[in-house]
Amino acid sequence: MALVEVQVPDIGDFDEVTVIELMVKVGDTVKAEQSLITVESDKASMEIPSSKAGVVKEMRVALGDKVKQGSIVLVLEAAGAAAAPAPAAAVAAPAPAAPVAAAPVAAASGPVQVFVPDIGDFKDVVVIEVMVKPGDTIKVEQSLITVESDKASMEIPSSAAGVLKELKVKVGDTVNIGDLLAVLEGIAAVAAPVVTVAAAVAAPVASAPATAQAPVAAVAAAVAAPAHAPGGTTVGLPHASPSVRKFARELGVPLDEVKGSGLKGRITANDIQAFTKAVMSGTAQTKAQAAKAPAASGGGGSELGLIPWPKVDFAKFGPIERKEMGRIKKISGANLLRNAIMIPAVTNHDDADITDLEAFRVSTNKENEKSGVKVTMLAFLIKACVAALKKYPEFNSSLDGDAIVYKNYWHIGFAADTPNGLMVPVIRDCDKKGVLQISQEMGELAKKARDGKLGPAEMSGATFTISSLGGIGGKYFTPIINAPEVAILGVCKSTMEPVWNGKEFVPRLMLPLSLTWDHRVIDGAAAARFNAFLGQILSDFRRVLL
Ligand code: CAO
Repeated sequence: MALVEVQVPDIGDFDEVTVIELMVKVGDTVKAEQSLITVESDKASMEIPSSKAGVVKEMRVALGDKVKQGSIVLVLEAAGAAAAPAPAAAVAAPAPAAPVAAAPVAAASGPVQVFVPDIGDFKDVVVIEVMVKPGDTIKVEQSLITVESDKASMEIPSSAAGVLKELKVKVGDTVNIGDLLAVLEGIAAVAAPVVTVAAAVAAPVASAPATAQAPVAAVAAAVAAPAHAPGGTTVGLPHASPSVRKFARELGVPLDEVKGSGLKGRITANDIQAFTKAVMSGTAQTKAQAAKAPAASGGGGSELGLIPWPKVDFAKFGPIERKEMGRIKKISGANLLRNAIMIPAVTNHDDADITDLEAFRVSTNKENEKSGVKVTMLAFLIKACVAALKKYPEFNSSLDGDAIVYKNYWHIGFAADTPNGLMVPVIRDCDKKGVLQISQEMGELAKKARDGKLGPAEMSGATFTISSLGGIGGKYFTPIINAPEVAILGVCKSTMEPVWNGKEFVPRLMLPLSLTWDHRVIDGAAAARFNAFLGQILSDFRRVLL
């Protein structure tokens, strides 16, 4: 195996360029012509390819380094090479600067045609941005469009000054040297800038001999101002290499919404991946998604045919303070909205007599005082619900298209109020656990939720959820189903009430229950039976054993 030094090839009229992206690392196997680094001048960005296939043994450049033609990028152990070729031969030879009088001389007045100048060895490059519009007054060398190949992006400047009458290309068109780009109404006699297009490329191409036609005022690198002048003004496109832009386009990622982590805020392929992951996991939204999600954005709703969310300048009516919502609130908000809108939900309210159960709970806690585990009413409710879910299995199911999936496990979620917003930890296999163990796990999970330490696994897999406001107050409420579950039980504060026992009114501790259910899966009668059964268990907990 031979070691080969891969050098920066002829990069046209650029003296020194900055390394802004390393696309390989030591140990990587690279193919011939695979891009190794991205460099950037104030005129263009370009990727430098490998002249050989092999394994990267040593990187000789770092981010921020200045390189020029001949600088060693890295050392490769060339695949199958008997002997290292001379470094010069190992380097791709891009098209050298090719001074070409591509632009016609601008007339003092009258129509002037602007053509695509010699853009090196590129064919069929895609127009990715049009920077001017008819009616604009154009200066000589002002960028008109941005084109992009798979190796470089470049702006095409105007060869004349004038008022833009007609644009002959649009975004998505492919163009080649000599194509008519625009027609200007010339406003002044301008010496035609003979455009020297430094083939701002790394593509290994055969050197095209310069058809020198006495470059009058050769404008170096007519690839013009880059889409992103590094450290300078951004001319409309995000700061990213052509291959990253292509990657973003393939995934449909809006590049202008991606935050760049590279040098000078440059967007890297990793940034695109991270953005995509965040959007897919629901932790981030594109602007387009936000516009469609009224809950998340406080606006939109057009997809439901609703009138737009009211936009009010609250400051007109008094002092205000605006605070962005936290991540958890945003995620749970979007879920709650979907569930509220998409589920035909009905809520049944009922009361359960928990007089004896509460007395039992209090005495148990007295007996267990030293154990440190406090038995909560919610733990009894979980056990009671498991019994009801077993008797009425449709409440422990999920909809899957036209099928109902019945689950033979009973994992119960409970809503926990945390400083960051509502979270729903899940206690697994509640059918196999006693009230003490459930109480203990609930305490631990609730603490974790409040400390922001709950893992995704601890919040997934619930088959039914209980939302208890009993420790706070209230009478009844209408909880929103936690899809893909089909029912949720809301519990409020128990109060002593006069209850008629057939002979007289007696004081009983009554617990208000609110059961919300998905009418696609559950009927009203079943819901009433579920609540009645739950009430029976809570009034005499021995029934759990039956
Ligand atoms: N009726 C009367 N008192 C009740 C009660 C009820 N239904 N439920 C609990 N209590 C009492 C408890 O006995 C306790 O009293 P003591 O301190 O005197 O023993 C007190 O209220 C506080 O209970 P708790 O709230 O700490 O414990 P819990 O087991 O009832 O609830 C948890 C735990 C995590 C569910 C709760 O802390 C919580 O976060 N609740 C809010 C849930 C929520 O936000 N739901 C709304 C979702 S929809 O937006």
